[in-house]
Amino acid sequence: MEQRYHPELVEPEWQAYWNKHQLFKVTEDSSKEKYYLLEMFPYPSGKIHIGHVRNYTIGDVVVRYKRMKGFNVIHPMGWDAFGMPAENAAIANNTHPAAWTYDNIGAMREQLKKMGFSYDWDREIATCRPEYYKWEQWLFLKMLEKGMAYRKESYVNWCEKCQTVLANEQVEQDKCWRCSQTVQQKKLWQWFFKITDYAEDLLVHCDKLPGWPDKVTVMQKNWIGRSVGSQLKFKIDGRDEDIEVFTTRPDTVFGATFMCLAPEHPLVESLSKGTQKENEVAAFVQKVSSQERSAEGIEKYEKEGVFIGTYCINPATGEKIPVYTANFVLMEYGTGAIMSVPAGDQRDFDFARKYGLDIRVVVQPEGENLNGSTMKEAYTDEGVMVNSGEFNGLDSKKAIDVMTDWLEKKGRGKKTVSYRLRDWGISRQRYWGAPIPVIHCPDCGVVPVPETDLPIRLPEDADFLKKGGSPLPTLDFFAKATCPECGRQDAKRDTDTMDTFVESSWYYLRYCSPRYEDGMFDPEAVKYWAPVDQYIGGVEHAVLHLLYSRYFMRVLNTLGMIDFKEPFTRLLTQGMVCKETMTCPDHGYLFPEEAVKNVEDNLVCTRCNNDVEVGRVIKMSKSKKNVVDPNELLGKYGADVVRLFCLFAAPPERDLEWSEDGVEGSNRFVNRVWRLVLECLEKIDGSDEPFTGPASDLSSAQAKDLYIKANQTIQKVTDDIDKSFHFNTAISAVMELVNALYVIDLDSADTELKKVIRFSLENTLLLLSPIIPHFCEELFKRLGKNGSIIEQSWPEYRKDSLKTDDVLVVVQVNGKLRSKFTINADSEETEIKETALADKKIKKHMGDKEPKKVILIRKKQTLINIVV
Ligand code: ANZ
Ligand code: ZN
Repeated sequence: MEQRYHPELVEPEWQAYWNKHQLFKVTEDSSKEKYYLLEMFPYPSGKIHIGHVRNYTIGDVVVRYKRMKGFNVIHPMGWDAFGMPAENAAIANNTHPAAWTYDNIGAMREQLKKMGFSYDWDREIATCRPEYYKWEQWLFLKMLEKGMAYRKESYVNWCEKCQTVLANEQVEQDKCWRCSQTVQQKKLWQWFFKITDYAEDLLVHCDKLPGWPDKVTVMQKNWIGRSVGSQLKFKIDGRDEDIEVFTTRPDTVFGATFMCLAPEHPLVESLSKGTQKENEVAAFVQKVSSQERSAEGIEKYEKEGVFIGTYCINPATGEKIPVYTANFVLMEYGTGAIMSVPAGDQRDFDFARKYGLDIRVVVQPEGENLNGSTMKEAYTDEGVMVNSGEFNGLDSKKAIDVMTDWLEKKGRGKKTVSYRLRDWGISRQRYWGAPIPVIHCPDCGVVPVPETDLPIRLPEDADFLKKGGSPLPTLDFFAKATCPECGRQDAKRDTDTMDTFVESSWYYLRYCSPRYEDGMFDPEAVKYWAPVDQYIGGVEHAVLHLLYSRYFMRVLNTLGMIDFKEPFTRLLTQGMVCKETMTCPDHGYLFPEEAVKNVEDNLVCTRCNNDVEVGRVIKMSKSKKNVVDPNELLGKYGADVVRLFCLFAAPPERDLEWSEDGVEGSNRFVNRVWRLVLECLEKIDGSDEPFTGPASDLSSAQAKDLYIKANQTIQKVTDDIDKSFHFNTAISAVMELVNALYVIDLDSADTELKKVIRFSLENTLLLLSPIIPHFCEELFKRLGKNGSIIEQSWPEYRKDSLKTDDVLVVVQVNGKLRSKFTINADSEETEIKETALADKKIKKHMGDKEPKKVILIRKKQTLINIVV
């Protein structure tokens, strides 16, 4: 008998078998129920990491389970292949991003195959291929035509020294990653998708995604950030023009003692121009332009501003109040202008104190008297209205509606809703992305590329600029274009490429018909497969990728191309893979092999013998030297052991703590099952079919117990996988069954017991097959089975064989004891009564009389009294 499982022999053999018989290939089949399982596709960095392994193992188990359950399962894989790292690698190694990317794809595909993941590789896509991005360009043109895509000037990170645009990840603490020059904000014309048109719909449907984790829908809702408030108009002093503000606290309008505009607000420049304030304002705007201008970004800077030399009129008090521009006001939210109420808002309060501006209390707590010149901080809660004319004494919460109506009647306000969500800026001044299919003509302006010219291919022979910018604008053969409308020869192609989130917003539809040439997808194929039934990926994509995907489905729905709006019916966000760190006081982080146990069993540094400190479990990172390499693990243990460990160590949504001992444990279990099956094969060889009847047909208690245990295991594993994806408890249940099998003395087992052992072994393999597929295939074959375990049905358990505790039923006829029998404790009342009435002795005692009443009493003893 082979004492050990040899993954290096078994695994490649079964992978070849699956491949040869095309077992993972699927086509539409209207006679079967479909199931679409998708894992977030990887960026082809060159190597799969342990997070991928965990993510794809979880998916693969569900796929294999659903397949055995009879579903027509689609399980595709592909590559999110555009993006920055390819460009950086190209610059660093003097290769081409395309070559680098395709090489990486090749290497990673091999790794995934070695893991035994059951992908339909015929559906593989790479988003950097023109056959893919052609359809994205096509959609862009459709969106442009419908007004769903538009252009506006907006800011990018700019390095003056390198003369190039920087991606956010190239900005390190406000400095250029290459030359450390302070990064500036530069205005460029860029393309936007109007996702804000769908803000309300995206928000409302967050509550209609029962298959999504709450934390994700909450994050989406916060990102969309719906805020109900009012838009109020403040007339500019000396002009026939208004400044509009957005406020959620119109009740505080009497306390608005100044106004703040975002530095980017158009009125800042136009109102200060030609005044004494012009230079000071311009200098301030310039200064702010190097600061990060986002809701989170502005928190990093001290709040400051300058008076722009103009006043406006508070619509409630009629007073003149000064207009400032301030760095804490965002152009992108509300109207880009706020009425400042220092008594009610802390930022306004700090600002007022700093610049000596009036603080007027308009809302105060019941029974208290706040004083603007002495208060230490703003009072931001609800309360009683003061200093607010006819509204004094009102509850401030009630005043919101009352005062909005009042201002509306004066023509100075209206109720509105603001969303934090911004339109999606998709222009990237990068090379390795899908070109935006428009041409800029001096006469005609922006001209869409004719559909027949698609795809606009990314030129593959580009020299990379050492400073890191995109070479596209420098390539005349690409950038120079003829205007499709007027034929001018000196038109210019748009040399920006699309955000890579565009590719990942619809790739799952492309998988349905990956080679389709007449459109983004074959409508029939999408009708059959989409939407995705189960999506699995990291929580880091909880907002952008998932929101953009939901948006794209709405766009396609509006365009009449699909009949659903939500792309992912169920979502699982798997936890991270973490590992402890080891640090030496002198040598910093240590690799595992740099720490050893000394004679006193203390962990010490191999170089200096210092005690090593073991850090708490922490995300894997190269710098902390606690990364585990899937390739090494594969070499050492094979795919199945790694898969088993990933599933056994934690439920999928939780973080997984990596431990070498745990992997060893998985290895031991696999080998234990291996030895068990092979030993049983020797000892029970020749015994016939497995036992499958009801447990009550078994005569020995030992056979009965084992049989019931096996049925219970089937039930438990099925429930754990189906209802909650709790593979860890499913595996524990199988381990218990294996333990029960282990203690049986095979040499003294009778035929009945051997049949039950056979039943248990076969089911152990069937239940484990989604988890450790190669291993189970091999043993299943050795049990004398033909074909692949993949083609087997998922095991069913017998409901009548789940419980050992039979109960004794005592039967009386007219109060006299006449018979006894045992029955399963779970039996229904009617079943017990029927059994009693069918009892031979009872029949004899009843003769031909009909029972008047059958009474069942379940106390310490189960008793039936038949009254005739
Ligand atoms: C006056 C006021 C008085 C405010 C008060 C608050 C308290 P949410 O709830 O997030 O929507 N605001 C409006 N637009 C802004 C912008 N572009 N940049 C920075 N702040 C802006 O917040 C709405 C509140 O945030 C608005 O209500 C406004 O300040 C500020 F006692 O107006 B409030
Ligand atoms: Zn033209």
